[in-house]
Parts: sequence; structure tokens; C-alpha cells
Amino acid sequence: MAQVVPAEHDLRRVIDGDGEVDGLGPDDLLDLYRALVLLRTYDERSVVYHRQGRIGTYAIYWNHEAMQAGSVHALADDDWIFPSYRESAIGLLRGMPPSTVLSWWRGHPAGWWNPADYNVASICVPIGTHVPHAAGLAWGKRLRGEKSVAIAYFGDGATSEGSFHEGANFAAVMRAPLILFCNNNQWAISTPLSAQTRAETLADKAVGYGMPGVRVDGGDVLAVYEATREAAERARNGEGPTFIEAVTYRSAPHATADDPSVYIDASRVEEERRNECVGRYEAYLRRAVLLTDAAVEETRAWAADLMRGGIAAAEAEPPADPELLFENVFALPPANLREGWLGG
Ligand SMILES: Cc1ncc(C[n+]2csc(CCOP(=O)(O)OP(=O)(O)O)c2C)c(N)n1
Ligand SMILES: [Mg+2]
Repeated sequence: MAQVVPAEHDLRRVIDGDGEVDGLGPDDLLDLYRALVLLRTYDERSVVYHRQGRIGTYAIYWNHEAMQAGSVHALADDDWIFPSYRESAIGLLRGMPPSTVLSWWRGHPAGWWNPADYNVASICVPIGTHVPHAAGLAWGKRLRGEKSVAIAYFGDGATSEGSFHEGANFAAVMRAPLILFCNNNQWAISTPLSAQTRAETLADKAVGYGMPGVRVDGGDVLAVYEATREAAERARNGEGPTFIEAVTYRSAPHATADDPSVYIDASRVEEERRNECVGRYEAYLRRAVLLTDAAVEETRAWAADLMRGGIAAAEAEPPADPELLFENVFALPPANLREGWLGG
């Protein structure tokens, strides 16, 4: 049986006190910066592309970048990532072209990828249903004696779903090498965290499954990195899953189809936006004299170029073949489809 560890209640922080993380040199710190800028640029351009009618409804992740970049940086390339729609562009950190993710949001088959090419599973839109998938994959790795781990990303709202609980329990019982990464942005569309749980913290839920639960400041990329690295080490050592609660406050609409002004705390959003995670890390690197104005400009230009190329490539895709709608759906298409739509 796993040891039951009380959840850590204090939020871990590194950046604000100008702390350091063992083993992270200047190159790693700058890699993390590039990852943050890439994700931020993807997100901001996507909102523009949506307004221009070039992509469909889009789930904004502005100010969630530190949770995504910090955790992925703590993984090895053969570790598996299970994203939700909030982490739609996380594949970019594994070398996936922006055009692939943009095509996904355009509803185009060029947005489908083979998960084995990047060790990134399909983007999961149903809340929490990927948690058991990630637990199963992680358990499979353990059974095969492989050292890789899996990470599943989900939100605060997902912790009320059955599939989260099933996946968490299964992973703990099987000692699956899984990281349960909860982005607690305190909203599930318009449902606040207070209506989601009576638990004092979401990390407390880990206690019931006999796994460690840690809480980090979700806007602190280094704290996220450190917590994920520890969780990955535990998983690789056969000590089973860890629940990470990364705390933030959603400071953008849930998605391009949402109007949060009718429910969200505007002053809290303002405060979050002033303290957003990319700027916070940029200031940290400048204080450490690791980042110059020229490097900032160069990184932003690099990311903007990638996005320009990405949307051009996505829009250059030929229209999708409508017959694809039926492929991989039926082993044997019914007669009316075979004769009608599919042309006999
Ligand atoms: C099974 C299921 N039920 C309902 C929905 C509709 N839905 C889409 S996003 C969302 C809120 C999820 O909130 P949270 O888990 O906190 O993630 P966040 O969007 O804040 O990252 C809901 C209920 C869904 N996609 N899947
Ligand atoms: Mg949420």
C-alpha cells in the first residue's frame, strides 16, 4: 500500500523570492522562456485568428503557460502527455508544428496526429475522460518494465467527474507512474470552485487515494517545474502517482464563445493579468541578468514567425474529403451510407 501523505497546503513558490532550482542551468532557464513565449504567442494569435474567422471556437489558455511549460520541461521525451482542450498547443513543446494544432481548431483532418510520433495523446474535450487512459498507459509502462511516466492535465471542474476518481484510484492501487496535473483556475466555465467541492484544497483529494498531493503557484514556472520533476522521479522509482494542484485564477474567457463579465470577479482578473506568468518569469530572468532586450525581441519574433507560417500552412490544406466522416467509424458502413453518401 502507498503511504498516505497529508497534502501540502502551502503554495510552493520559487520565482518571487529569486530562488533557484537545483540542476537548472542558464540554458534550461532560457529554454523555459522560449517555451513560454511560444505558447503565449500561439494563444494570442489564435484569439485573433478566431476573430478573423480563420479558426473555430478556441479555448484560451492565457496565463496557463507556466503550468504547461514548467511541467513538460520536467519530463523526458518518451514520457506521455495527455492534454485537455486547455493544453491544446502543448505538442508544440514536443516539436509539433503550429499548423497541426491550428488545423485541429479548424476542424481539419490535418490536425490529427499519431500520438506515438510525439508521445502526446489526442486533445481531450470531454472532461476527465483521459485520466483513466493516462493511468492505463502508465500502468502498461510499469508492466513492461519501461521507465517512462504519463502526465494527465485537467481542470478543477474535472475533479468532480467520475473518470477522474476512477483514474486516480486505479493509478494509486496499481502504482502506475502517473502525474495527475490539475490546473486549478477556480472556474469550470461559470461554476466557481466553491460550488465544485467542500474540500479545503483540491490536493486534499490525493489523501483519499493514498498518494502525495502538492500545491504550487501555477504562475511560477520554476515551482511547477520542480514539483513535476519530483513527481516524475517518484513515478520512475515505482512509488506511484502524485497529484499536483497548480493554483491560478482564470484571467481570460473560458473560450472565445464565453462572456465571463456576467460572472467573474473583474478586479481579481485585473490583479492576475498584472502578475501574469510570462512577464513574471521575464522579470526574474532580467534580475538574474540572463535576459536582454534583444533576446526578448528575438524570441518574440521567432514565435510570431512560426505562427505566421503555421496559419499559412493550415490554410493551404485542401478541403477535407467529406467521406472521412465515415472512415474509422464503421467496420462495415450500413447499406444506405454505402449506396448513398459513399456513392455505392
Ligand atoms: C463530460 C463533459 N461534461 C461537460 C462538458 C462541458 N464543459 C466543457 S468545459 C467545462 C468546464 C471544465 O472546467 P475545468 O475542469 O475546471 O477546466 P478548465 O476549462 O477550467 O480548464 C465543461 C463543464 C464537457 N466538455 N465534458
Ligand atoms: Mg477550471
